[in-house]
Amino acid sequence: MKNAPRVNRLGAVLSVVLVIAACGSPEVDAPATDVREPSAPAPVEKGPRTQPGTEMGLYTPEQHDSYDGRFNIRGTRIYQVGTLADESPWDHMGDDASNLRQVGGVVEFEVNEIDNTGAFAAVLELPEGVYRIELDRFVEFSPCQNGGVAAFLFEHGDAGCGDANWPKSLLYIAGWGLGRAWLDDELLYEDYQIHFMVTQGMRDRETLVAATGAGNSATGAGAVNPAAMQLDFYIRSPESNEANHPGREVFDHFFAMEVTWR
Ligand SMILES: [Cu+2]
Repeated sequence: MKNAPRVNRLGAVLSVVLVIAACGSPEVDAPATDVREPSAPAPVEKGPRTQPGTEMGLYTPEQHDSYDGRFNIRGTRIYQVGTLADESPWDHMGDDASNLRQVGGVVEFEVNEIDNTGAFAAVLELPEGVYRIELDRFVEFSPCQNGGVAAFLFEHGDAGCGDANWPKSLLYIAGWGLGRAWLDDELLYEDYQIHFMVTQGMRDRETLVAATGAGNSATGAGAVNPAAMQLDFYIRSPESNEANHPGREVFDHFFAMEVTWR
């Protein structure tokens, strides 16, 4: 009987401790030696939506109930890499920005990424005349292209999707297919391959220099600037010519430094 008040006090102290323990988050309270702490990250396989070394997960477009798949985008402040009549061998990647020229005009596309449908066209005012590119149909040349129109995927660099002519980037939206180009209404190309992509910033805002390819950056994937965005597009011949860079007979390459989502 003499001990009863002491037992009650102990009970009160214990309940306070229990309440504190119940409210505290396990992460905060876990001691530094907790076995859960130093577990090595699970190895991540390379895929269109997974890359080793990434530190951020995000919901895919398909996980959002309100995703409508519709991208309506316009690019301006357009540059051409090289010209239409360069003599082989030429460099139409233009990473060092030494052979770029700003051209007038606009590039626009409105696609449905879910259905792989829509339209892509560029009308450009070149010194040679009005140059027009139109995509006739979307084509999936590789499974990572997801039917020909794909959103929120990793491409280029060492991504395992696309080539290493560009740095690895998160592509917000991209399309692949076949189409035509005209110069002043004269048909130049037919059934040529077209690719367009809205990427993270690949070129310096001022100098337009691009850091592309493996071995050219800390990660070996080429460097992008996630604070910027650009719209790259090309039309290229099926015929190859390894003297050129990229190794095609024709590779008419443009990029827009201003991108508007509508
Ligand atoms: Cu691409």
